[in-house]
Amino acid sequence: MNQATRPEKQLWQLASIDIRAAGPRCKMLLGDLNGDGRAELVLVQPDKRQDVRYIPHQVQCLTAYDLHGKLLWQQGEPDAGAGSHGSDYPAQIYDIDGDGKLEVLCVMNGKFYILEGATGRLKSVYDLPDPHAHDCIIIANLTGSDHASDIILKDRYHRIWALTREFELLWTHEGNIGHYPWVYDLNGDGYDEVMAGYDLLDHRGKVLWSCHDLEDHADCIWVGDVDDDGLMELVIGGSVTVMYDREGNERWRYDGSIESQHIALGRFRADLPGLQIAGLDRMVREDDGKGLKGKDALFLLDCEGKELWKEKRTTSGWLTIAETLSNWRPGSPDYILAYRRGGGVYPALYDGYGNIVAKFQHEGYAVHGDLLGQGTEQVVIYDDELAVVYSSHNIDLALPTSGIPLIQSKRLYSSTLYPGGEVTGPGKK
Ligand SMILES: [Ca+2]
Ligand SMILES: [Ca+2]
Ligand SMILES: [Ca+2]
Ligand SMILES: [Ca+2]
Repeated sequence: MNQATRPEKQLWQLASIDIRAAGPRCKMLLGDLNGDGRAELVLVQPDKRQDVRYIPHQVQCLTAYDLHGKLLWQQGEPDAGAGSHGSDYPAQIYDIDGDGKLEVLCVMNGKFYILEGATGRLKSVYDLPDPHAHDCIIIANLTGSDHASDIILKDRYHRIWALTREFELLWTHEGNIGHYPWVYDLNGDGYDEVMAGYDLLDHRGKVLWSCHDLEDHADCIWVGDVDDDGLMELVIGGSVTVMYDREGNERWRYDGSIESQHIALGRFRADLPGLQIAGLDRMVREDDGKGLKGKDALFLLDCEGKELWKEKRTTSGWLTIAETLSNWRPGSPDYILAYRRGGGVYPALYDGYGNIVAKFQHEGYAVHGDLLGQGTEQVVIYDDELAVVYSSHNIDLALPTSGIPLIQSKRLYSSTLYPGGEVTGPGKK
């Protein structure tokens, strides 16, 4: 452990951590729980519910490890019969009370718990606003404070509850709310708007506008200044990929996909203006059992929604998740982190031309973040037994930590199986 090895050029394995004590089928969260300047890992195990089409998971067990593989604390009992990744797991790491220390928020046993991140000790517990209000946890700023500290809960597909952190109900909303609503202060008035599936809500829960002519539901939502004009756009991935301006005017739609999934915005191509949109097309959904194998393909769109390329996949596999990974190396463009590919294709980073930049040597789910506060991101690939930490360069974990708490980015406190996101900050120009 912690012995850096170098399986291929520019890919270092910083740590390999035995996570079996967390139980199977966990999702990993990242955060500097003890504020020492280095991230810890929290493994979230879902409850035993097997059919999550209508009622989503709660949390069965939380287990925290440091990067040396030491188990720091555990809440709940791991269960070998835990369910799996059919719905989100309601848990986040966030400094909800703004005291500079991270908490772990989760729904367990029908209650909403706020735990002290460093120790796992209970800080507060609240009743849910509804028995089914535990699909996922969204942190928002609906009350205009300096620090986002409001909480949005939802059921599987229909209802949303907006609450203060003391669990006073602010409002509710019903609609086609999709998977993971994304919150962002689109008009800069100090309050977040809420893109809840196909409806944009203001901070009071009033519908500002809705998407039209879209089928099914929104799988993921991204916010970014795609066309580089200084205003944010919304890009929605569902049956098709559609871009809207802040007022709800449709700017383009990409319908060159059979079933688009898991879009991700980034600056993948330095030669092109604005942002590009990486995505995943399910060409053949699932194996038919008669020899036809499910197959998906990565694609990349330019800022006007035109396809730059689509992967010509020769292996089978149709459940890929694609995310944007920034700062793999100092100054590198954004890369596409693709995992759960199936067909023997291990998780990898792809550049804006579809080339593999780094191929990880372990199969599993992936999370990524600046684990060591050095301005570059590491990738953790994990299965039920091992979490392996990869980096573009060697970092000696035996060196002392900085003691300066890492900032918990919005991406890290908005963890979901249906990754949405936002691109902020200056463009390439
Ligand atoms: Ca730490
Ligand atoms: Ca706190
Ligand atoms: Ca606003
Ligand atoms: Ca724009």
